[in-house]
Amino acid sequence: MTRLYFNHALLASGWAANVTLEINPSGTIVAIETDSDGENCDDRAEVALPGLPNVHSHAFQRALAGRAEVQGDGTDSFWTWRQVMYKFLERVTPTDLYAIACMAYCEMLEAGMTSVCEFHYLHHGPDGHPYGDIGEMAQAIGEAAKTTGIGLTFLPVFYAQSQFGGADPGPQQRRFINDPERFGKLLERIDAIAGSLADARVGIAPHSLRAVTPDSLNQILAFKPDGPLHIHIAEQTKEVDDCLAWSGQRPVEWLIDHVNVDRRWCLVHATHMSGPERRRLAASGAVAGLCPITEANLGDGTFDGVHFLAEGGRIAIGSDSNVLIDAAEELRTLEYSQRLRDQGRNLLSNPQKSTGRHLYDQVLAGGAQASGRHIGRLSVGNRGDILSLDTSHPALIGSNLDGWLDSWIFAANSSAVSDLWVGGRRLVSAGQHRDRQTLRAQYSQTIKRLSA
Ligand code: NGQ
Ligand code: ZN
Repeated sequence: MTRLYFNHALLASGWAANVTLEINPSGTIVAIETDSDGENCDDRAEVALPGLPNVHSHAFQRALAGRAEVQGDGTDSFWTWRQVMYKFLERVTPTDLYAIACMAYCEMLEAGMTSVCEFHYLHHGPDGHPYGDIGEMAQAIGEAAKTTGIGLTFLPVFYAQSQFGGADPGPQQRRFINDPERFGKLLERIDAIAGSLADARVGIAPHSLRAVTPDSLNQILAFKPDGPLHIHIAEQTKEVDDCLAWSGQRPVEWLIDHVNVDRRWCLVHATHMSGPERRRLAASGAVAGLCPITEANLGDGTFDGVHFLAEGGRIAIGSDSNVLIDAAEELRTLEYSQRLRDQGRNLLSNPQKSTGRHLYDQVLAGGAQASGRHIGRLSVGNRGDILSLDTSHPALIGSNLDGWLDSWIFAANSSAVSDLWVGGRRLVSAGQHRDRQTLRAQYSQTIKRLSA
């Protein structure tokens, strides 16, 4: 057993003082003692918050971060960025993927994200043929999770078409492509890879409505009837227009009408919804997986969080393109997008409640649900996934309890995250992952090779 002691801990019931968490060797919290004396504890820190689940990542895109910010012919958009990204991924090998994912996961952990849902679609070799082991790229993701210690929900992506109506995929998409049958084989392999990790979960991700047909969508959903089920949806207005032209319906409307969208689902982005779509998604119990930094970077649009939360909608946070990995900045960007649009303040909150606390509560609950793992709260039976803030950080001095969350989210960044444990194992100390030097050296080699 590992015993961790904290002066203050945000438990499921709220803030408590002098808390000892007892965590078993497999990483699960088995006892929580409040008003404890902290004797016989193995490790201690000032504050314990539940670690933040990251519900949407394409790890390999971290290596492109900051390298797609030069104007082209003046008509740059999400779609021109996608061309740059496609060009980049042609060269990524399994070894590169491992090194890039290790760096990305290291940064997530240092930012306070204790788990990640990896939306994995780079399956095959550059010529589109599967590797000798169909799960070779997936293995790199699994190994990166093992090396860094991050909690993993593995989301093998099904990708078969390039556009609504079943258009054939283009040559740049060949590394992603499977038919349902081969996807089933890949899934078996990924189940085995995940089985060798501590507490990993495997779900399924149809890439987008563009990438599937109604038939293939139903076929693959049957492979994991319990989920988690994630899909990119309604991120760009072009996608909404194309879906309308194809089906007469908007994407979220189409999905809700054609499959059983419920708690198992995470709709990634869902940026462009009509009022009725938004209310139906809120009522469905599914999670909207928001990726505020990437959505801003790619010029997607603004999610209507004010109405969605008022309607009981569930939200979670993803780092998506990993252009910048910072949990606090994701939440800040989300709240600020609403303030800029509505010319108001403290919008994703409740009367008299700290906005930082309210946002954090929402994305913990939504994040745990979308991850399909026992995470998101410090309670018995859940994983010992914990982050501690540096209360002596200039932004946090003079704050207390919920105020620490406001100061971290609105007045600091990852630099306020001091320590972090996953499954009771300490991975980050004084803001640094235990293997940061090695992982950075390995990453540097890969970037040099990829940019040669
Ligand atoms: C992706 N990323 O799969 O990496 C997508 C772009 C697409 C984001 N949507 C490609 N942020 O949607 O076709
Ligand atoms: Zn994505």
